Amino acid sequence: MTILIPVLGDQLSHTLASLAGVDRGDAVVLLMEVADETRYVRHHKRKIALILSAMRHFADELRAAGWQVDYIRLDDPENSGSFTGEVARAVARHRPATIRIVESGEWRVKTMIDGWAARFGLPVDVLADDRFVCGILEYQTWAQARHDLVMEYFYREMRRKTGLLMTADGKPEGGAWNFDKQNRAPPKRGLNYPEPLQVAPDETTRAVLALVADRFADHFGRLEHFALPVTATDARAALAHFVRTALPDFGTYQDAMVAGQDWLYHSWLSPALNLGLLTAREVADAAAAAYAAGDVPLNAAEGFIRQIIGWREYIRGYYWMEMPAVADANALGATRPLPEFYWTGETQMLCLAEAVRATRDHGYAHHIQRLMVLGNFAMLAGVRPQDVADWFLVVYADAYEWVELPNVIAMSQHADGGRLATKPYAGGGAYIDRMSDYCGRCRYDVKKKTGPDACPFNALYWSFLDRNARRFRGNHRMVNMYANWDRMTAERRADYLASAEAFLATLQPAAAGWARASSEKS
Ligand code: FAD
Ligand code: DLZ
Ligand code: SF4
Repeated sequence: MTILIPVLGDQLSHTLASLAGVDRGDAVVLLMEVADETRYVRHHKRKIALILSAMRHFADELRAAGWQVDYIRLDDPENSGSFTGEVARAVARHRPATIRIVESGEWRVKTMIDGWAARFGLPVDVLADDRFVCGILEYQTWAQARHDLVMEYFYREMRRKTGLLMTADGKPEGGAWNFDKQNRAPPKRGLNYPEPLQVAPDETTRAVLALVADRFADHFGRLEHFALPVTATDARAALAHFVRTALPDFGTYQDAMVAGQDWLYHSWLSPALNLGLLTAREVADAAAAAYAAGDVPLNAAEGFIRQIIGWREYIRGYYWMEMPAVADANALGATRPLPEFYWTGETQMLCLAEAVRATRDHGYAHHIQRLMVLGNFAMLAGVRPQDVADWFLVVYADAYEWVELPNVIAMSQHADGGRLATKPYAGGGAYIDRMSDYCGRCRYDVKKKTGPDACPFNALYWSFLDRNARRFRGNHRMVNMYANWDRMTAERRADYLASAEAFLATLQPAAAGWARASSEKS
């Protein structure tokens, strides 16, 4: 009575629901390196290397724990290239009585799994992914009971559910749910920024790096200095290192940006978390324990835990509630193709050049670079949201559609019409200047409002508000911005619009084929 247990590339957890309570003698675990997954978008080289190395390590660990593992390598000459093709071959090899799998992280993969029972004539048990704190149905029940999806209220539910940072009498630790007033300071001179833990590649990782360098040479990004955790043991060491070296200042400088400093006090744990090498609960527990031990202040522990059991879970629930329609959403009717500099980094706008450089070098840019530099620019410039989403899915080592798509389409591009965020995350140069040290070194002048030397964010910001006035004028959180726009003389407004147009006319569109092979749908 063999059970076939396919484990997908982002399900690398020993606590995975499909492995629990199974007699190891009766089961075959199937891990599949397949061309379709490596190429459905042209992922950053580092992301492919990370996933394949982590999959190979996980397979070794399962074997050592007594599991029978069927591991399909990318260079296996019989490899069919797809999940369904490999499950078909495994069914023929092992003749299982049943297939058992944890729900996938992507709609695209879910539709494949949904077809397996009919195709193979076998029962397929699809189990809930209990590595998340909030189940998909649980989120939908929460959302259906509300007019609007305010993350803060969802987060409070998750605090109550987990008991994290809660007192014995059910109150939030420190008397408040949120300490953001103490957070989000601009960077100061003289701060020391810790590096994330560097994990030296072992033989398995080195073999994968060679394979990726050979097969994916034309994909975006650099492979050099690969030092990401690829096992749960490495990832736990990286978590402990973060808690010790960076968490104490995480909250205070959460929104800061500094040229040449790619991590500041961020954790860079998202790749390990999203692969399953760490669970959300163990990461949040580590932060809570550090607070309880007096090692980190409450504003840092709370701010970090909010990202993990608040934002991350909220985004995932939103994805499954809004798919598949949200993937095509374009509420602001944006049609511009993605500018080429997102791939080449060749722009004189220093904030953008820095964000693209970090992205190319590490498959990483921190949240505020993603939201208020890369995302903000694309939205202000009116770039088609699906082009933006493809770029984000390709370039980040932590990018899987369940987490990337809502962050791009809904949070950063406002393309869902405000279902997730009541106000667009739009900002001009002054915001970036306040939160970074970029502007002093930039070829553009952030204080200039219009003309060829003015920071392009300034004119683009007003032209965005003008273009979308019908939608946003009535938004109570945007009243002041429109009041400022209305107070300007007609001449001043025309100057802004002309400046924005002149700048936009200089943008080179990206050539086809960077994100998806040109024959595929974009
Ligand atoms: P930290 O700043 O140390 O935060 C800790 C953890 O909180 C992260 O590791 C992550 O797991 C979680 N987190 C924080 N914010 C979010 C959020 N908005 N959504 C989900 N989780 C969050 N995150 C991804 O994991 N994959 C993506 O593909 C992704 N794409 C994004 C695209 C855009 C446009 C934006 C604005 C954000 C995106 N994020 C994505 C969220 C966030 O930027 C990254 O999780 C974070 O930068 C990862 O770096 P870190 O581990 O150093 O995070
Ligand atoms: C992103 C990715 C890549 C590059 N390669 C593989 C792979 O070879 N095998 C695999 O199981 N998963 C891979 N993934 C992750 C999947 O594309 C997908 O994101 C997850 O399975 C979530 O559904
Ligand atoms: Fe970016 Fe404008 Fe500052 Fe230059 S001046 S770094 S373009 S915000």
